[in-house]
Amino acid sequence: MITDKKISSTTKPATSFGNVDTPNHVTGKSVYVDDIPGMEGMLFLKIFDATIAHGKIKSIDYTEAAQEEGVVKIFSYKDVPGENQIGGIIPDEPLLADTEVHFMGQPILIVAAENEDAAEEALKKIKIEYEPLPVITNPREAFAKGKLLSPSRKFVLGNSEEAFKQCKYIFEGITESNGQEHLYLETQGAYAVPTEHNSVKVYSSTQGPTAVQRTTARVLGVGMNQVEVDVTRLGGGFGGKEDQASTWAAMAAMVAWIMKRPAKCVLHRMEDMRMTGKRNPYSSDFKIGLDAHYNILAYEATFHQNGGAAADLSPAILERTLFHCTNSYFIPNVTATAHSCKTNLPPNTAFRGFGGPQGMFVIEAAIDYAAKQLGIEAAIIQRKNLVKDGSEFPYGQIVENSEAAKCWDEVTAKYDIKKLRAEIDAFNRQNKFFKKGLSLMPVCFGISFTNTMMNNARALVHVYSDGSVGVSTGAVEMGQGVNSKMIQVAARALGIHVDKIKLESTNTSRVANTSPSAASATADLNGKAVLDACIQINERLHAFIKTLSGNKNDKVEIKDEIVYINNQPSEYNWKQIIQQAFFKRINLSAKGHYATPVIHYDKIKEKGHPFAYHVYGTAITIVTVDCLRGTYELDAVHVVHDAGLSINPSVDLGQCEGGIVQGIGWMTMEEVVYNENGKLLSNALSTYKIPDIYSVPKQLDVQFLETNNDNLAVLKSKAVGEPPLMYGIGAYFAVRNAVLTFNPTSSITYNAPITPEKVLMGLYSKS
Ligand code: LUZ
Ligand code: MOS
Repeated sequence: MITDKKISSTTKPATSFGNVDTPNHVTGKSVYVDDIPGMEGMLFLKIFDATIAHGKIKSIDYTEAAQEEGVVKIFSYKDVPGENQIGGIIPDEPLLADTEVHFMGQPILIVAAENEDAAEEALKKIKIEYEPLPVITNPREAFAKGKLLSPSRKFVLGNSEEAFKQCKYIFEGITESNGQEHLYLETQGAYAVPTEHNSVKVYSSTQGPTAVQRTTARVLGVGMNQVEVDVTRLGGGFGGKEDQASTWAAMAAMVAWIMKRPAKCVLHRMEDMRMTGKRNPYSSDFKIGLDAHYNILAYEATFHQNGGAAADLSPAILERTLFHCTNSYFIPNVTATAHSCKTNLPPNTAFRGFGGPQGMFVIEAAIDYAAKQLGIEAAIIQRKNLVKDGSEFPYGQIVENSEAAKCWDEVTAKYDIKKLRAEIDAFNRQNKFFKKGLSLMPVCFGISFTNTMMNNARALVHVYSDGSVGVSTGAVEMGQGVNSKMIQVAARALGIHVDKIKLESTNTSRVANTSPSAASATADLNGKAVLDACIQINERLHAFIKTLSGNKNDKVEIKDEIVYINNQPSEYNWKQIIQQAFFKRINLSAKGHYATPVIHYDKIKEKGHPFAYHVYGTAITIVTVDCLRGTYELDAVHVVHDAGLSINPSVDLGQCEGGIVQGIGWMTMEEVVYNENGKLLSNALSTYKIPDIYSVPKQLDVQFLETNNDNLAVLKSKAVGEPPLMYGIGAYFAVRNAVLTFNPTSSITYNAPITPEKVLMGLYSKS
């Protein structure tokens, strides 16, 4: 196991390092897929997609379209050289529809043309006839009809049925949470170039280069070694490119491979919104039981996940919902059941939090509902039931190093929650048509892929003969700053300056069999692989330095590019040592490997220790609702977040701020709307509203809870990608509380997002 102890403790992390990409981002020099200069003969691809959500294809005629000037060839499922299959977990999704379509936007044909206009023109000349079949968009309806994407799952702790008999208070309810469009700034796309020996090189905007490689090889019917995938960076992923980048990559690769010409497939925004899946909506039932002292004794939840038309990652997302169904709380008796329901929507997929937020929303709604019925603040129930060291999660893992209460107590003390509440009460007494609401939102998120086998990574470190260093890992830079962290890890491990290190593109020929950059685990997994590689190089260099000093027992260390022998600076610096080692034919490269220790999970018993550790935090959210208009503003979000010992506070702060705003968007304003025919109505930025600079909280403070526990985080710097999103759930309850202050008899249900429309209805409804 790699421990921090092998790293020079005096080489401080470069905490002011920030993000290595920032200068290029802000000057427009950063390269995305569509910026790669096209080679001579490049073909442009356009996709002909289904215009109904479910039906048989009776006939399809593209002879006229194929004759359009500039069109080179039109490809159907019959042209797929290998398997017409892109399903990752379950093989249930064709690359191109064959005889049936299952969602509106499903790809049917690929038009390859000399230019984009010709391809667009050709699309208009394709004639298709369908025999419509019944369309299901609602997960409960799908469940009732037995349409499931994967077997249902159940987590059990204690005996909830028995425990309810001991409860003084029992409450039941229903919740709905909607989908969320990823809206990465860079749309989906890929650029493929045929290479020698019947191979292809693909530049893909993907979080999962290996997933793209595997899927492309399957579609082409070739070995994975014939497909090279290269990723410089993404203009955002958020989970939308964990699995769903493979489609366009496989299409571009297939055309390039068959036609022996470069081919590019980059979606326009409306194509992307229409053809790709989103965060899974959930429709859920809860039952919560408390004793006289507000201890939660029992909890039951049933989750109906809207998976869309193919499994994609939904079975794994379903599992993470169960893992997070009790959020930050210890509940001794839990029965949680989850169904992945098959509907005629684009296959829904990973989205920051990966089912965790959906599970947390339900327990928070249950607690909120119980509190309202009891006439107390939800915070009383929340604080009382936070997990402690030794608490058991429903999946059997025992809580260690719980920061749940610390984060809660610190944020409520720092921002003086009593005073905040008093101010809000005073404001609400003085204002008839403006009401403020407050909520507290604790978060406890498990770090590791829930599929244990995925928790591994590799890195390739080359020290060049001039002392400069190139690092390749399996990590994909998608704006989250992982490249900066990898550079910092290597700098710290080798004892050299960050500007000596370049982070290379993520490439399947340099680093193979990677897990996607996902699950908040990328910096941990790949960073530890970088550490492993650097330690190997250090060991060789140290042995070499001892041959120079002539004493095997010398203590050798490299700090700030100076060689220290027995704690004294020597005459050697990094560059000289590297040059001399090179002349002595010492291996200056290393491949590092890391596989998370300790974790395991038994899917039959639904028990184990799936997470390396948990990340905690608590948010206070304050909003003001305009009770005439139904609009609202976020006054403040105050957070204490468990960052461990952050190696890059500015990157981590950026992740927190972005995650919080994205979570608020999901919970309050972003409304994915499909009509009953399965047509996406919120299909552009004119109809789908995401947070902008005017709608973000006026105050957004994130305070890191600095802890120094031994954990499995890289250099103790805890994972930060997904956990902050769930603070945004607090905005839902803050708005809801304001509505109920204005109208205590409102019939407002637990139906997220709480859009201005729903707020207005809630303000003037009666139950
Ligand atoms: N992807 C995945 C994820 O395959 N497994 C996970 O557990 C996960 N968690 C969060 C985000 N993506
Ligand atoms: Mo993600 S939801 O970590 O791709």
